[in-house]
Parts: sequence; C-alpha cells; structure tokens
Amino acid sequence: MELVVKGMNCGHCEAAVQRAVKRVEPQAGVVIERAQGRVSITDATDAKGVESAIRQEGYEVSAVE
Ligand SMILES: [Cu+2]
Repeated sequence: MELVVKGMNCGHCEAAVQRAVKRVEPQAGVVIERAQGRVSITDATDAKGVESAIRQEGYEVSAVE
C-alpha cells in the first residue's frame, strides 16, 4: 500500500507515523520517505485502519493508486 502523508517534518513525525501503522498492523513493513511524504507499507491488510491510525496522529493521509 502506498500513502501520501502530509505534515511529517522531522524524525519524530516519521516515528509517530511508523508507530501508528504498527499499532494496526504489527507485522507490516514500513518505509517512509519523509521528503516526498511517501509511506510504503507491505504485508498490511487493513488499509482503512492504517489510514485512520495515521490521521489520529494528526497527519493528512491520502492513498496512492
Ligand atoms: Cu516532527
């Protein structure tokens, strides 16, 4: 799953997004390219759950087709 996450400004933001994904999908692989606002997630099934967990951390999320 590929997401665009707006508002990640520093390593702390990156860690917060990473934690949010892992909370919903502990087994997922998460690769974050902060400069591009790109989050690539592998081995995740609950896309809506992941998006809403990231939103709860205060970031704007949209899915990339
Ligand atoms: Cu930050």
